[in-house]
Amino acid sequence: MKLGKWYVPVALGVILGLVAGSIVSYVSPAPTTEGEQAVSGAFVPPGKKDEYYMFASGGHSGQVYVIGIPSMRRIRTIPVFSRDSATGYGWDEESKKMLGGYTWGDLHHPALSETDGEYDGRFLYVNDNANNRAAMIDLKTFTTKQILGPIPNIMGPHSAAFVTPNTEYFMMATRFSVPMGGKYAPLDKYSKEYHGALSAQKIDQKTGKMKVAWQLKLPPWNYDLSDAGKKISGDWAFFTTYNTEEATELLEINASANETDYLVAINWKKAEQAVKDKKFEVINGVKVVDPTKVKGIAYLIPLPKSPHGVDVSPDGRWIVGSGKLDPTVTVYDFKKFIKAIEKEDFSGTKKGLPVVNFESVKEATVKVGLGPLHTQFGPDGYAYTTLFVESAVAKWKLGEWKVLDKVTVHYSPGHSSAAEGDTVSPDGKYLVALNKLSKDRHLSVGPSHPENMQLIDISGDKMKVINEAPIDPEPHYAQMVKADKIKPILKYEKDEKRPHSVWKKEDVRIEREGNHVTVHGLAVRTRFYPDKIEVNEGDKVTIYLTNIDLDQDITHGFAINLYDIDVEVQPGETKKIEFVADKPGVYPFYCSNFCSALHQEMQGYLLVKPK
Ligand code: CUK
Ligand code: CUA
Repeated sequence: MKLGKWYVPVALGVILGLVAGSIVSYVSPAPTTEGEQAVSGAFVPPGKKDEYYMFASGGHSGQVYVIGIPSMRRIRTIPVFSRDSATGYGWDEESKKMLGGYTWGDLHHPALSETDGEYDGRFLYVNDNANNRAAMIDLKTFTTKQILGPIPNIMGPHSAAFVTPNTEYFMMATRFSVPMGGKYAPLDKYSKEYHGALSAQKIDQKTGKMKVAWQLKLPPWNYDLSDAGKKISGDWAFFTTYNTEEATELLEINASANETDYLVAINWKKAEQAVKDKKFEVINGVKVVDPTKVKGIAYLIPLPKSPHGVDVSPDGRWIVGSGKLDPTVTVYDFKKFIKAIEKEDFSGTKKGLPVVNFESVKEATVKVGLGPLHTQFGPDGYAYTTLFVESAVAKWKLGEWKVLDKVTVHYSPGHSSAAEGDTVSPDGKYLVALNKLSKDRHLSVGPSHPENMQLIDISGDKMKVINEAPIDPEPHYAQMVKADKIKPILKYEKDEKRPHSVWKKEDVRIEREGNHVTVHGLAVRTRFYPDKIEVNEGDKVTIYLTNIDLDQDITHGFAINLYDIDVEVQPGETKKIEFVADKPGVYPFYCSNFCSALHQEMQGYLLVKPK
């Protein structure tokens, strides 16, 4: 074959192109097709709304991020454990009291309330790994309504269980073992005097509020992640442990010595029964059951290589544990587990708790890849495991126990979140990888890069990354719920019986009792009533402020210059503000939330007469 003159340069061009192309694709692993897919699969045009809400933990920001899926637009930040001047959270008396003097939290695991194992859109529960607290967000208003704690006897409740299938409990287990009851004991007494604990918070079905109901005393290990059972395993909860070596220093080496740690299976119904049967001791005012003394509550199942995540399949049958130092996940059969405990098929005991025979309950080992952390589920038995070290998500099938597909994510995913993923009937369709490292995916903002969330289309055989967005530190876990399940209110109802609310100008008043000045005021476009508050230096000032604008989205703010006060009053809401007028002088107060064309006119004066 004779080559034409044109052939050589074209061939050279093709070769060069290929080389350059492979260099380009090596440097930047985002081929144009990804962008094209994004347009079709993830674009939500102006005027249209997202299909799902995703509630993502804000980690050590202490907040919850609300994200629309598939657009990945951040819709709102809900302050929970940290103050937030954008919404005045932490300055009014109610939120100040809830925060209890703490200024931050480490929020890892959001859990939506459930009815029969399905998200019901009522409440969202979250944990605080830093200050031993649990919080409840009311999804009618997207505001925090309760912070419970610090809860005694637990320390660093990282292992927040997702709520039980009918929101009976929000459970948290201790990450750090400490001496129970807040006592002192030196570290060389670790094995004897330190303990882990599981704390079960009972949820009031009407208000969604929690109360510490009972706790379990556990061996001095670290408890990591947890998941509630579902359907057939609905009476159970599963927790991973690591550091069963009981190391107190150099954990990165010393806590990785044992071949296996454990999955802890807890029968919470039996624990409830033990409390009813008065088989508990009271420690720090909490009923604490010791499962080494009451049979049938807690079992250990060996789980290889420093486990992190544990996840229960939608039908409740398969319990998937991830050993972060092992390229596999281990799957246990709940039915085999029940048989094993009935037959007392144990390989021994550890710290007084029965250890179930590994081979009797293990169903499969799935070679998913490097650094498996957490698993989510789709419909039809598909499972998706994040691979931190490999920077990928592996798709595999329950029953087949083999990987069917893998997609690269950028980079190093922790959890992922699937549409309705923790329910008994996941939707499939979308999976969001919550990546710990974004590296080259966004415009640089200096040495600390944002986190990166990537949306993966899981509707076909092959997974495809179709969208991504940066996010502040740091989503650990998230839950994704169908948008139509969430029914927020548009305003607080006018309620003339609400204590301290004022709805008419005639009822506005300033009263003095000794050196305590109480103001019953209102905010309405575009004035505060009263707009002059005169007090004496040293007076205690209490202001009740009602926003009587009942139109959609007319929120007012109330900020006082130099007095470090900033509160938000949503339509129809009443807020209580309290401070000591300890600085004499003239201090304007103003509306800090843009509310109308005359927003800049919405102001008044706090006059503090010197002593
Ligand atoms: S943890 Cu962060 S990646 Cu707190 Cu759920 Cu696993
Ligand atoms: Cu009211 Cu701005």
